[in-house]
Amino acid sequence: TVLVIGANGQVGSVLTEALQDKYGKENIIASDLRKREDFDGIFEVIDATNFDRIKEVVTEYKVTQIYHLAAILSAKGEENPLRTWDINVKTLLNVLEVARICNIEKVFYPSSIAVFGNSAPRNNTPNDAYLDPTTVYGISKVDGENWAQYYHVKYGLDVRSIRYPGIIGYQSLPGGGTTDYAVDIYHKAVLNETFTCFLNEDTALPMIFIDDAIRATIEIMEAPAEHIKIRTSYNVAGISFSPKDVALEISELCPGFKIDYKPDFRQDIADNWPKSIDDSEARMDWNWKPDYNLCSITETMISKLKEQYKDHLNLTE
Ligand code: VAH
Repeated sequence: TVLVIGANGQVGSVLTEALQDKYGKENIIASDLRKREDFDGIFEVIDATNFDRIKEVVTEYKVTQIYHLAAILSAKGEENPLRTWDINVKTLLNVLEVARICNIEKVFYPSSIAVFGNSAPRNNTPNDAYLDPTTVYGISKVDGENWAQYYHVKYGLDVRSIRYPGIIGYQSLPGGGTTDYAVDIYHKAVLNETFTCFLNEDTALPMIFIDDAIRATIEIMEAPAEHIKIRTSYNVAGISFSPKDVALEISELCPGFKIDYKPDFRQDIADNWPKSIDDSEARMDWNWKPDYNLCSITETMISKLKEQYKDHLNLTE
């Protein structure tokens, strides 16, 4: 069985469904701090800062794989740095220790482009760039990558990791990220509301569509162990774009779309992140390649969100 920790999150919620489709609902244990009432499947409440609770669920369900998707993201994380550090690191160490003690076959650990800082080239940032992250979230992810590699080298634990770019999905509103503008913008466009962007118009960032991110996650986990050459974390890229690029793309489908720009503290975070990512190692080692570009992302986001808001839109039209 597969345990998903953080199953209510932006990635966790979609990944859980994809895993249920692939391996059967009876083999997926979803978990998070609070039970999701409308959840169709096996759900256990787990606070991942509690080692015993994770071990209890792993033992009870004979878990063989763990996907650890619980963390406090970049922007939210800056509100309380030491708490962010404590939660992001303690939860990962609990997962790695339970995995070691219970002989878990495979662990997935999500890292992020937030691990890069001013020392990394801004464009086509290489996998082995020097990491000097500027957010606590980024620091905790660099730390997590090194712990993942340590548990692989010292204990032979099969931990695999991807540095997610900003993830764009229609299934949930993300919480606390610096790239979240790229999700909110589509909701505002579909609701015919002006979008106020918290980054300035030419801030290009590496992004990936949710379906590509989920596929990358499952593909790296299903690759033969000998293909996984990097045990800290793999760069993975979808596409890079700026608020201006995505606003232009949206205007093609939503002619009256309006945007204005009010950069806030998240501009400083974004200014220290790469504009684009070199993911050639992922392509070489486990055949990674993205399917979605900005045009197909926009088409999919707009049509899915129109579907979600159809009752609301009929009421207002
Ligand atoms: C964040 N969406 O903004 C996350 C992610 C690369 C961005 O780490 O914090």
